[in-house]
Amino acid sequence: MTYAWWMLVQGQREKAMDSPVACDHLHLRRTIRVSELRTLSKARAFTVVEAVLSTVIVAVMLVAALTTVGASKATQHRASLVGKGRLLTESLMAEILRQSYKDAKDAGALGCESSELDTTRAAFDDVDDYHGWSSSPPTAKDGTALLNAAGWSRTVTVEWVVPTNPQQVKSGETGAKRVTVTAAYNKVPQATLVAIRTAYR
Ligand SMILES: [Ca+2]
Ligand SMILES: [Ca+2]
Repeated sequence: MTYAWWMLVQGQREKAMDSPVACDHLHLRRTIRVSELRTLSKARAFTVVEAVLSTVIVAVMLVAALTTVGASKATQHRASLVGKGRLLTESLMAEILRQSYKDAKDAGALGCESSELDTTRAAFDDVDDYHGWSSSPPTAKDGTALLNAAGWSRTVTVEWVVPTNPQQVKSGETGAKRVTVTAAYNKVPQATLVAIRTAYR
């Protein structure tokens, strides 16, 4: 009895599976399954694309960051050189401006008097004694080398200028001398300081 009922049920199921409605339902389920697999495949492919794009974006950001850091370091180095150059020009200019405008033995030319020609500027006693002076590395007035000044040099130019127009240079005495001090690092000028010294303070 039970076996007969099972055969009856199985027969009805097979008939049902053979019916057009069942075929359509099965086809629909297969279509949905294939669609799910394609969607999953697309999802995986999109994840790979995302990973590649993320890697590219990170690489670009890393390069940009390193470039920014490099530029910042270069700017800091440049600022440091300029600051050091200013200190070197200011200290030498202060020393020059403390001297007399003119030497008592002045023979009418810019530069050291004959008794002041030496490897140091210890004997310099007037402004134009410094004309054409240069030293590398920079030294104190007595010739002592300055600390942390390796690679640096200082040069001085003294010129007669028109007191009312310091831009105008003259070949003879005018009562005003323009002093230009330049500090260079590895022969590259980093700072220049200009001052006017007149005969009458
Ligand atoms: Ca002198
Ligand atoms: Ca002199």
